[in-house]
Amino acid sequence: MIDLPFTFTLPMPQVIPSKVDNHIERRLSALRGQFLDQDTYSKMLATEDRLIYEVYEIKRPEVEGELLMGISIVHPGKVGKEFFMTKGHFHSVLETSEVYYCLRGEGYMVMETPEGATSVEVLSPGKVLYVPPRWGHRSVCTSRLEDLVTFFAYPGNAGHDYGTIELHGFRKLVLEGVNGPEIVDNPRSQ
Ligand code: PAN
Ligand code: ZN
Repeated sequence: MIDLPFTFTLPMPQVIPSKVDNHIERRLSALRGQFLDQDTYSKMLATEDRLIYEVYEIKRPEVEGELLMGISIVHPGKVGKEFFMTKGHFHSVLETSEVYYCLRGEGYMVMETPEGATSVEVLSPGKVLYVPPRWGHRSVCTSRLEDLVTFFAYPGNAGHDYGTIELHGFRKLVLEGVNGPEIVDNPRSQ
């Protein structure tokens, strides 16, 4: 049986898709070892396992030829000086790409390749970001009060490799500086 075309909407301001098959919540405990200020991380976690980000997925078969779509919502906040962020990952099939479209909020996409190239792109409403094959990616919310909301689409066969980032972190971090967000080298991944 052939699949039928379908539509859905992303109603503002919440931007939760009108068709949702899966809702993922990731809390502070899921980001163990990722924030630079580990003392502050432990203290925050002892008080409350805060909700850091959510993903609303539109399910499709996880095979080549399909596109997996959804909405990612990173909430505002910091651990020490480091802004709330996603775990981040490489695609298991490294030669797969991804498109992000920013709908709300301000932030960055932190990216790197296994060979050590790095790139950090600003995300703001209306901006489309193309993440080429091989680039690991993590979104970071730098808004003080607003969520960072992005729509994404990536190949059905991409898969997710979280382990590499869990072990080494990203080479670049986004920290609060005196004049706003600053991109700095991660002392633990050099
Ligand atoms: C996105 C991400 C989403 C959550 O769908 O999965 O923003 O980030 P983590 O997967 O790093 O927790 C994507 O890039 N998919 O490939
Ligand atoms: Zn991805």
